[in-house]
Amino acid sequence: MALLAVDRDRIAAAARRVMARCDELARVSATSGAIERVYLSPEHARVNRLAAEWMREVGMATRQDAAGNQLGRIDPSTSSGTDGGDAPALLLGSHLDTVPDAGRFDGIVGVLIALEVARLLRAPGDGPARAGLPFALEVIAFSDEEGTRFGKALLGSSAVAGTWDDEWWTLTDADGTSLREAFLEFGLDPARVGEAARRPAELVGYLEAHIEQGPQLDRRGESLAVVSSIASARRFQLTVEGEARHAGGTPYDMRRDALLGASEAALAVESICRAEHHIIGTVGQLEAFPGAVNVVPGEARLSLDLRGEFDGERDRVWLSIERELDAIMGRRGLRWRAQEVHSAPAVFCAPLLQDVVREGILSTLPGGAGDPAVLFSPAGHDGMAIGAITDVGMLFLRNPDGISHHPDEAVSAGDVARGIQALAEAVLQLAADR
Ligand code: HGY
Ligand code: MN
Ligand code: MN
Repeated sequence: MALLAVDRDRIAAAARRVMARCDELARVSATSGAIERVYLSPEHARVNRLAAEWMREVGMATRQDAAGNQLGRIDPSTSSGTDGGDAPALLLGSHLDTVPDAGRFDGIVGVLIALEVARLLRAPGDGPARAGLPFALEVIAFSDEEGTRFGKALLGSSAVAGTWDDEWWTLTDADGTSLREAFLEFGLDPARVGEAARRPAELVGYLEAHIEQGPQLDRRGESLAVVSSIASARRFQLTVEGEARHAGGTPYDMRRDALLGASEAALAVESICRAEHHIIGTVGQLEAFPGAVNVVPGEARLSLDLRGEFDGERDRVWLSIERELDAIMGRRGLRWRAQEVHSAPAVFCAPLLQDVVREGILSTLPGGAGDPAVLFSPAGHDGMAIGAITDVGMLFLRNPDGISHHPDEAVSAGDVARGIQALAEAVLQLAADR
């Protein structure tokens, strides 16, 4: 039975506000004519200020944590009269950082939907917001889910999960700036990153609304889905070494062309992964050195993004890829090596949170009846890190054509409205369950 008193006009207005703010945030970019917002950049600082302003507008107490995540909090209105300031919190949110040439909704729409749910569920009245819930409500805008700048993803949520690794401080961006230097330039103290960590006892759980970034809901003609689990991920930087030589004077039987070895490797990744279920490998970056038109490439560097529904399957496929690359490079007289730059385990969404998300979706269906889709997420999310300290649940919104990490990424205002209603209902169902 649905618990939210649905005011359709209010939810429609909230959805319009979300869409308008997605456009406003899209204008905060490092590159004109495209969306790019990376960790610890001036753009990151600007969207945190905007998010904090919108959180305060809802009456939330706001703070930026020691890893650059932006948070807002509504305490519960407790009958015992305590200030509720130490009440455990349900975290709602997503991320505000982007990939290069991004769409306007990946991450962003989840943060804004969370804000609208907080607005809907705060108790009426002025002054610091209170919520008639048995737990506090926190909205979190994670600062680095994509890993665009330093290659290691989930930096912001890893800090919150208390799984920060000091080895990351020496990671560098394309300009050679280290993560440590970027922290200091942003105004953060690397020595205090541990203060961002939350203890499991402080949290009730984490719920994230996100566009599907795939075509399933669009193909089904449905708006929303429950997420069953989030794919495990491993990312590698591969280096292939051959020998630079003259492009004209060097006969083929004398060549050790690193780019051709890397190209065969990329094709091998595709054919090995195509033969599997729920294992996805992608080479997104490929560079040849010295990179001159008239020089046989002596070195090539390529990325590998490898994901799977289960860690063990993913790791088995990585061994197959390693064996195939050994064979390819052996045939071509090349050497190769791999540096792992990111690894995150698969996270299974907590049954209780899957249930309340399902109740939320049902509340948006005619007569509250239906059979909401339950989808595995091959896309990564901050829940992969947060799963280390609390239960994770996710709600997917239809993403027409499934195109994402691309300017054509889309979501409809109608589906955003249904997402706001479903997430608000899920929170009330969770509260009722407690
Ligand atoms: O890569 C991913 O799956 C996510 O969008 N960061
Ligand atoms: Mn993304
Ligand atoms: Mn995302």
